[in-house]
Amino acid sequence: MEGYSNTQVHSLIDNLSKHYLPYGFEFYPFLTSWYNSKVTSVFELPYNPDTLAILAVSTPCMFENTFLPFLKNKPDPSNTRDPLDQAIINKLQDINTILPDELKNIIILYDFELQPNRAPKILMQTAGHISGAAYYYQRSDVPADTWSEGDNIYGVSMHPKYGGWFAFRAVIIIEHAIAPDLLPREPVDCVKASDRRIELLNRFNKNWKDWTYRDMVDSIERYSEDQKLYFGTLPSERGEVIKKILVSRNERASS
Ligand code: B12
Repeated sequence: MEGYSNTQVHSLIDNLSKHYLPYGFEFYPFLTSWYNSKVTSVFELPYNPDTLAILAVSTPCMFENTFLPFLKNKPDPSNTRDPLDQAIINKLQDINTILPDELKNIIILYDFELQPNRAPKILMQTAGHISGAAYYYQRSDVPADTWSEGDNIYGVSMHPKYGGWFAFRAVIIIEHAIAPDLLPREPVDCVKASDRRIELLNRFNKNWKDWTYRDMVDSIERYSEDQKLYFGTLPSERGEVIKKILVSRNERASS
């Protein structure tokens, strides 16, 4: 086990960010105890409470700078995993090459992974909140009588720079890094007023397909039209969309 100071953790994050920012990824450190103190036991992470974990978030340009180049290099056709998930795995696996030797023992938990009991391995929105990446707005953050008791209202996270135009991708557990002195960072509360929070939760739950919940916080960058077309298409039909996007980008590049 290596003891890591607050400064050492932040210099590790700076190194990761320098490498990955152009590919559309950001990183936020936290301790497993911070996460475990919020979730019920089925979601708890079974590590020393002071274990360093790092949340990876994708920004809008991940689609153009990681996903499309990955597709051009022709992914393994025998791999049945979703191509976007393959591209993310392919890119984040390189983290091992950036970490110092004594920290190379890492476990990556992806947003799409399930435990044997079918519960998600990691709750990304909770990780986003406790690491300071994006405030997680839940039903409990607005007056209790806003919806009827039986209504299922899912929570939504908002990023201070990208609004809703981002995704949570993975949590990297650095099993050999213990960082008891890491200082927590509060997430930015970018939807303060109760009526705005209610509007945000309504849009996310009832109208998420119109994309508007993502604009309830100003964003410095949004998904491109190609990216919106891709995510707005059923997974079974995305292969055709990708062919069209790659062809039209090739034509634009050669004209
Ligand atoms: C299953 C799932 C769904 C399911 C169910 C949704 C749900 N929230 O349960 C369905 C299919 C409906 C769904 C739909 C969508 N989803 Co979805 N989904 C997930 C997934 C895989 C797991 C969520 C889950 O099961 N949560 C379990 C419940 C119990 O967790 P919870 O409600 O947060 O409860 C915990 C917290 O309250 C915590 N807690 C308790 N007290 C406190 C206090 C504080 C302060 C904190 C921080 C936490 C905390 O403890 C509880 C657990 O014990 C996540 C990815 C992931 N691995 O996290 C994406 C995810 C939530 N989905 C996402 C999105 C974008 C969508 C869609 C818009 C479709 C899409 N992909 O574009 C729609 C929108 C919702 C809708 N209107 O249908 C994003 C949300 C991003 C964001 N900005 O918040 C996520 C994070 C995926 C990602 N990779 O970014 N989804």
